[in-house]
Amino acid sequence: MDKVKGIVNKDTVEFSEFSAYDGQVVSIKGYVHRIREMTGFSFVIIRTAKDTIQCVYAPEFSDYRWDEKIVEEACVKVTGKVVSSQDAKGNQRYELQIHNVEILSLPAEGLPIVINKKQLDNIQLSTVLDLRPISMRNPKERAIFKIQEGIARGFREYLMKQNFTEIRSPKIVFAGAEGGTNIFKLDYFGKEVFLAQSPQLYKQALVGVYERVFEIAPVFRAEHHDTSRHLNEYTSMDLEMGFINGFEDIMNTEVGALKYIMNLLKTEYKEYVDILHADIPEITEVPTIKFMDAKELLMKKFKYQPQDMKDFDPTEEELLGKYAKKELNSDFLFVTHYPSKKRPFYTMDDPNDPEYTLSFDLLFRGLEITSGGQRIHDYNEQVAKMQKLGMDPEQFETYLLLHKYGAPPHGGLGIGLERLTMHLLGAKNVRETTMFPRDINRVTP
Ligand code: AMO
Repeated sequence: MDKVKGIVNKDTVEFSEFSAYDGQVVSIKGYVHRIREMTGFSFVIIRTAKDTIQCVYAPEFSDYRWDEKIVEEACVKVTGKVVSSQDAKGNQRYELQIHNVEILSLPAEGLPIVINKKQLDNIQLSTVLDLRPISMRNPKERAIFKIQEGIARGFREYLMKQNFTEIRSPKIVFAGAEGGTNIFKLDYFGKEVFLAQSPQLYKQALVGVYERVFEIAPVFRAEHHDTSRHLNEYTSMDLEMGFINGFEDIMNTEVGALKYIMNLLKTEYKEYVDILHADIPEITEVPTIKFMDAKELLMKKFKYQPQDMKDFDPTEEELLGKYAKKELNSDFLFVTHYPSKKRPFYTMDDPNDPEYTLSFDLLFRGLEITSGGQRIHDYNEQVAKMQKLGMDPEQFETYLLLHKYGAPPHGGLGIGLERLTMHLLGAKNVRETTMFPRDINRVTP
């Protein structure tokens, strides 16, 4: 009987291990990224999950004779000798002298776009997205989502170190948590239910259990507009913490997480940062401004007449971003104390001025990437606020179990992962930093 030991046999080496195999024969597996025929020899670039490795085919290296069936995007196992040389700057370079190529699979047809340049040149975003499974094979495209991995990993690692517990909340829910009309309705065996706009109600419930919780998961917003910063499904990095002394604890946790994330990107994700020329911000401390002070600044300093005194439009966010960078030397700016009318029912009003809330948004290079704040923890206060907003507390009976049976002072935040990635990489459209975006016009691939 065969027994499975849980060890995957490896008959190949990584490019990073080449120095240890200098002069020896090794194998690599990957895609034929590019073939460049020269006089008397060819360069064959093999793309592995991480690297693009230069291999050289010349009849003098072995008895192997090149198989003309091997074209770009063929999957192959290449065996050859590792040879080293020095480049003009004196750096050690490694390549593989091909001894044999084993075909593992051949593409059925030629590629519809060129993917083996440094970046995808002159290809419309819609085409890039239509062909995502292959356009993402381009080294620059795939680097975007390694950076995104780094952000989510940094968020998780930092919070685990701060004693947060990772949770999984349902995405089919009984009620909307964020208000507004941007909620998807679902026929659930004849009953109307919804796709979760956020894990808000559940992360609060679980504060009552674990005190500090976080979740990185998809959320759904029925956005009817086709904008460069809205998706209908995005990844929300949420956290919620109990026994706080104020919403400043939440902002401090976010700054701690962002510092950790940026440091992780600069170190363990450096190669991707370099490929993308990403401008990773230095964070020491993040300035804050109250919502109404920000409005005044926009009117006085920038002579901008706001249309809406309850929220910011994209131009206002951009102007505030410029102000933060130029005058405060910060890529980030917290705006605090948003008007009560614009914040969801769970938000705690400022006891000193109930027109405003103990809440904040974080702007990163002039774009809102986070909302957060302190929540109402008192049962009667929460029921009263729901009633004031015309909501039916009975519909939220299970949510209110938290408040009814004792909730600590608590608060939290949600960060849009794709938006953060977008501004970190200087992308113009959030779809560029979304693996498989969902918008009003797109549900494929
Ligand atoms: P909010 O609704 O402001 O807050 O969302 C939090 C963050 O999510 C991102 N975001 C989006 N990203 C892409 N497409 C969208 N349609 C979209 N909508 C929002 C933004 C935003 O700052 N429950 C609260 C958070 C909390 O208080 O804990 C919430 O969901 O980056």
